[in-house]
Amino acid sequence: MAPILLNCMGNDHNDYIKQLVQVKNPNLDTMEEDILYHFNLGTKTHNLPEMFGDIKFACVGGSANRMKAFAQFIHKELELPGNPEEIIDICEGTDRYCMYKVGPVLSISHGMGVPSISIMMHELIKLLHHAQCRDVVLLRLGTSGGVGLAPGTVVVTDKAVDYSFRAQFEQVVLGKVITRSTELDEGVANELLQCSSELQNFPTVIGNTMCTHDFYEGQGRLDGALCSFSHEDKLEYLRKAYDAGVRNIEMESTVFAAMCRVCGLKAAVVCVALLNRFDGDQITSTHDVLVEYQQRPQVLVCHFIKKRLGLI
Ligand code: R2B
Ligand code: URA
Repeated sequence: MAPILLNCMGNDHNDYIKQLVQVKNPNLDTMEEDILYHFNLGTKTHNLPEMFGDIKFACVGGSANRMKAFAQFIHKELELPGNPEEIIDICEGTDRYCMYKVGPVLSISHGMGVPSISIMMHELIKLLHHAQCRDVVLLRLGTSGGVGLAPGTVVVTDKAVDYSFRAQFEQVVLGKVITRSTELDEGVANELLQCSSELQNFPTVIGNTMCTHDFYEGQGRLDGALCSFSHEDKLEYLRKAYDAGVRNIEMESTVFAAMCRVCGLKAAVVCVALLNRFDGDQITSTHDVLVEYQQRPQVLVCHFIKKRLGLI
């Protein structure tokens, strides 16, 4: 019966299936229940299609406060009913991540570093799958260290690269290293760049983003508790990174890009540079300046969302 049904429905049905969020794990089909432990959500305890089925933009970022502020900002910009100050954290039963839903936009925090975002991404992709979401774009909004860029510049990631400037992410699975590609969606990146040109005073570039497993030694900082290299060694590494097209450094982009790619999800990374790493390691800007910088990825992604929704 099933094949006949498929044939009757033809291409429309195939397109519908293609747009659904794919998970790449056959075990999930045989599970009676899936508990998304770190979100405090589950397929038996929550009606995920009803709660999340209309999601079109899943926006993720490191800090819980910033992702709450982003949700409130989007709420105001989309002119949704209700008081933005009263939005509820869907994951309030757990303090691992926070999650807010405003219309078709999900805003979720992921903490710092690859292990933290990777756990969140497993559960987010399963959530979008269980909820039968279609045509979802994932966006990471973050902060970073600029490489040869003025502080405040926004970087839309071309390729997320590792410490050797390779567009790949290595994951240890059953004691063996699995390598996955970290290429992001070129079309979405170009759309974001176009959006930046429509905003006033909005310095934005497309460039490679290097993802590291540490903020200090891992990013060539001289000011950590440990340091085993010279100022000249640091500059040489940053110069090599710059020559390989790296324009900023952060700590989550490779696994984010790799997981989205395997699951066929369109994704982009938008990070503001808080400093120029050729000029120093410490983040010396005032609190107010940093707050304004951190709003820039939010303003850009909001413009992108409003354009996609046909609101501007
Ligand atoms: C950017 O900022 C954080 C470190 O300060 C980290 O999560 C990242 O990627
Ligand atoms: N986040 C990083 O990972 N590095 C920086 O230099 C600044 C923010």
